[in-house]
Amino acid sequence: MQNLKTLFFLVLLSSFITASGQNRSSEKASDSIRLNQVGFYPEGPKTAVIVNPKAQTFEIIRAGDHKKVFSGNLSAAKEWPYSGETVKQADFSAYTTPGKYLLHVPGTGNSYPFSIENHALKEPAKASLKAFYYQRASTDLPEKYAGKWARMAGHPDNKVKVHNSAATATRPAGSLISSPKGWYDAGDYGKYVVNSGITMGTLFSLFEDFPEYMKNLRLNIPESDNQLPDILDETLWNLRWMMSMQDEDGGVYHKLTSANFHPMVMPAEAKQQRWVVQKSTAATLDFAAVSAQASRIFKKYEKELPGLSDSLLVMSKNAYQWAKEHPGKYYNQRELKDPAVSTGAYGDRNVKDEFQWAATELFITTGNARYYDEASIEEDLNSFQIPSWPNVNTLALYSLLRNREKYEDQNFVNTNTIQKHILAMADELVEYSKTSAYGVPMGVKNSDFAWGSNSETANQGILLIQAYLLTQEEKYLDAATANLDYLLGRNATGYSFLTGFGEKSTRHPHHRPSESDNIEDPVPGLLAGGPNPGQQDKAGCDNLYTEKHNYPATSYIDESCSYASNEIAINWNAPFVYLANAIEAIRE
Ligand code: 9MR
Repeated sequence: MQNLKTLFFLVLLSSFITASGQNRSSEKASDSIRLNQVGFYPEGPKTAVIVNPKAQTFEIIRAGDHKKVFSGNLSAAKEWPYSGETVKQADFSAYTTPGKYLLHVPGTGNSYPFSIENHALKEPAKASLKAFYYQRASTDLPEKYAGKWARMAGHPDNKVKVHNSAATATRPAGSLISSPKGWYDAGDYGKYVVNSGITMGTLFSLFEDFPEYMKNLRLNIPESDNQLPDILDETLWNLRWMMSMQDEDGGVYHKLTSANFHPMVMPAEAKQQRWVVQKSTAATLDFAAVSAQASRIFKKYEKELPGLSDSLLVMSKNAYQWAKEHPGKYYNQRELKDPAVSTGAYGDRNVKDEFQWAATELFITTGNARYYDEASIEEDLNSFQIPSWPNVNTLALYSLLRNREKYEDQNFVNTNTIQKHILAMADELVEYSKTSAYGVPMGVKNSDFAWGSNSETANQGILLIQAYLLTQEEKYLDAATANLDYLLGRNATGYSFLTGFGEKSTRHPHHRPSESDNIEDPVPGLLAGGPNPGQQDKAGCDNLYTEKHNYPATSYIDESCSYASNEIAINWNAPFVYLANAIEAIRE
């Protein structure tokens, strides 16, 4: 009996110890405090959003012992129409001491942890670029580089069939071509030229804007020990594939795809026949732009890659010529048969902006004024917008401004007018961020919240970085950082949208490898598409959309069924890569 009593007491005691231990370690952060869950630079802006209009003050406390190190008053309350919330801001920019912290709001709770440190964004910046390695087709990912996400090769793509929509006398329907390598586009296994266009342009631009910083960035990929910067090795993986998508007449196949999406299986198990389909004007022009830009970048690596730069320029010119001869060959998926194709369309029926981008990149690389003339940029500036996959001409403006010294002697380029336009766009974003309840540029237009809205956020950030590079004015860098903060947690869902970063981050992206590899953690460094009020995936998501998802900025579910809000894609990762690395390079 005595023994039983002792046993009972011991069990009680041990469960008490476990419970209190658990309490301390899993102390739940408040979902009402929204902030960048990764890190802030000591000298940079630091803002959190508090979803509690009654709260008055906040404190910064040390993560370990909860000692208060800073306190302040919250801003006035304001409504954010995109989330229906009334929120206040906590500005702790004045606190600059490095360390690990929580933000505490009396009556509301504690935030997720964050750090204040030099190189605050280094790790997410690197991981988001390394994510492209994980997207590689046609190769094993050994543990040495891929860690626990090691996997077998998928899609050798060395026996790809030519679809009847792309048939020619020398490549008849059903004949085979080899088109290996490249990155999987997204959560699916397609390889799409149009979407590779803006993705490659963005990554090359990062390299052109911050060459010294990017040369030193090591990613632990198989090519890390060669003489090329890792970012160029990684882009080369996709560039080699893109080059193989050009037909003998200069036209470029719209995409390489299976007839239908594969089920949620690993790459090595996704074995449907692959096809190249119809050559399109949009794909051909995107290819012309990318290969022209690549040609001038790889010119400096003639020793390591003899002849590559010249070949790229020839290919670019041929593509551009083909597009001029076929100006209205729009991709028309609905007309494809034998087989019919149901994968991502990336159909774009307005290719003026692609013409402008391709012509401009060719002008910069060759110095030939005829291309600039054909781009007709200056008379059309008001139509230029924040870049997205079907809307690429603003990339031409970025390239023109950063490569001024290449054509300065040619006084027909009015760089002042172009710069003015970029700054006007940037000023609009800065102004909105000052009045916005969340303090972010994101939301300047209703249309910001669409499929892949997080890429709009990141692309706004790139525009702001361009404005900063042109003027050195802090307001642009701060607004760019605000959008970065949004992506890492200061948003109406409370999620950090970059897998692997932040205590509450995306865990279940619509991404075939992450869903089928039996590893709990998703592949790291991937950016979720983000809030999308279109909810095109509603039917497959079994009532997971509830009332709380009824606003544009809250329409996000962290479930793999949600291909419309939680897929990942190369054209969404690339602007995150640009934004995070640019801020890191500037603040270094
Ligand atoms: O990013 C694309 C988005 O703008 C379109 O509205 C959507 C529907 O056509 O497609 C998105 O792209 C998807 C592509 O078609 C296939 N791979 C996954 C892409 C991201 O969801």
